[in-house]
Amino acid sequence: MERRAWWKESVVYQIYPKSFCDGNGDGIGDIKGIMSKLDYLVWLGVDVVWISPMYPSPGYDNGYDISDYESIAPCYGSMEEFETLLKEAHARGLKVVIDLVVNHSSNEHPWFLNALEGRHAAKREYYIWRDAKKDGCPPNNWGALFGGSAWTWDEKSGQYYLNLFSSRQPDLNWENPSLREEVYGMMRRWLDRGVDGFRMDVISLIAKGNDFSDGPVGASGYHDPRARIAANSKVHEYLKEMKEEVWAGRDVMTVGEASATTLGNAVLFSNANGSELDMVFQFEHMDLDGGETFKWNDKTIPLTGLKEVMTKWQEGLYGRGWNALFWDNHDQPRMLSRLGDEGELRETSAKMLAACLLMLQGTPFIFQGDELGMTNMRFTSPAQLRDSESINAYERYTREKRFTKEQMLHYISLKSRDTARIPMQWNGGPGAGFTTGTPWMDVHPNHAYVNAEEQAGRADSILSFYRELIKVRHRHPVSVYGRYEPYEVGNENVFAYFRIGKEETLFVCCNFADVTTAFAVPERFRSKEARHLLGNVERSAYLKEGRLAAYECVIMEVKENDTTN
Ligand code: TEU
Ligand code: CA
Repeated sequence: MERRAWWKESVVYQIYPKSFCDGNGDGIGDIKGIMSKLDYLVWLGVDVVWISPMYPSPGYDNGYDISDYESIAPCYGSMEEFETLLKEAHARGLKVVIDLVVNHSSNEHPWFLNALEGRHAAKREYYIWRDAKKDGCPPNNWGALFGGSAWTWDEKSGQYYLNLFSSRQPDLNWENPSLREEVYGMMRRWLDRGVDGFRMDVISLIAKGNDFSDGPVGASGYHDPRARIAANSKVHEYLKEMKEEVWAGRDVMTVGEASATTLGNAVLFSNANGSELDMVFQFEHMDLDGGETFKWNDKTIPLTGLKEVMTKWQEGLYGRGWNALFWDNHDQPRMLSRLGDEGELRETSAKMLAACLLMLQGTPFIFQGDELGMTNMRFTSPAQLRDSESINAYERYTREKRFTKEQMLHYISLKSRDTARIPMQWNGGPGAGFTTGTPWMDVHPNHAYVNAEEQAGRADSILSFYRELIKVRHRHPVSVYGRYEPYEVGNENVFAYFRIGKEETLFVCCNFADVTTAFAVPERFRSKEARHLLGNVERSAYLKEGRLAAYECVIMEVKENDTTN
């Protein structure tokens, strides 16, 4: 039997604080707003809240460019308010996990300002500096994820510094033990404050290794070094050291954002004897609709591809590591818009996607608004965009005439990080109940009918379904610890699987197609002993006729030692 742990049995809810709830009317989400929604989160049934960064930041990357790791940005509130939030959350049985962004800091962090003083500055080696090539060019052809070279020239000291994301986010030098000790001290102080763990931003990239050679160039005109960096084994030494130095002996949850990682490395990151992290986010399923211009296209995720990737990770980590499960987060478009239906069958398809994810093996993460069936935003002007990744791509691809403005806005509406970061839709009123002021991003016009208030009291709403689904997951330990086994692997419309335990087996089947699909009920589940636990279609024809309605999901159970015949 898997080692039991609360973080395995939990359902996590991700809050993107800037867009969750604004408590003081300035149009920006804040701690006051989060406090006002703690009862809602308890009522929803989630166990843990992961809050994206609220530290001081110039905001170039909406808080993932941190200029002070140990305080709260005034726009979100104060450290006192954060400590009250912690207390109030704990009083309600909610745990709080914060974001740890230590692959890089902001270029306005005091460490980097010191490093810019010159080659012999005290904190110079907290960052990664290299001389220019003879012709003055950067040390190699690596590209930054948000555009341009991964190297930025510093005139004063006559060297380049490394930045895998943007020049505003210089990479930290993890080879330097003093830097590592500074990070560990900061982490210990956050745990002493009472936080229940960390989500670790691009933790797979912190060990750059020594191979700074050029690599093959992509459509960006640069080489993307992330896969080679993520393969560098040194990262596991750092994570073992981090565990010993920071959280050994403490009952906390650690989840690694393992960009560009492999299954082999994920097993090490989340190994069952707990020498590194508890679990990892992998991203293979998110890249299935990528292309040679990165994500700027209108490709969709093929269900067969999704099934293959999810099965690979379900089987690959079972008994060896632990999956952090997600469809959505603040970097991804809504899966409901990617693979569900935004029209007539929006509610049915949103419920189906929820059932498919939350019944898999691993810890499920719900991104704010998933429980309401929020969908992607249709951007009609670049003025509506806030994310550097979207803005840089829009400017570059329209300038290079790779895409027209309309095409680029279409792709941004489909695939950008902005499309998921629009304000949470609490009610149908002005500002969607998110703010009484002018929201920092436009609210979705569909908030008039897609909102928490309208759904809370409606038994057949997506919100009500999420509550029921979370209860099913909490009531059936097999949904946490059971072995995953795919069913009808080759079916192009239906994603179905078993979760097999000693006392019971669950059968989860999800029709991803917008048409009725014939689908054989597994032998075991035709008998009278099979119990229907949850579904999203009234008067389902599935059990009697083996037909799944469009976007229909069914969750069934048979008891293993059931003697009733
Ligand atoms: O994301 C890492 C990352 O690779 C994402 O940027 C993702 O691949 C990309 O956005 C997809 O288009 C983390 C944070 O989640 C993200 O918000 C930050 O921008 C990034 O790191 C840098 O801190
Ligand atoms: Ca505010």
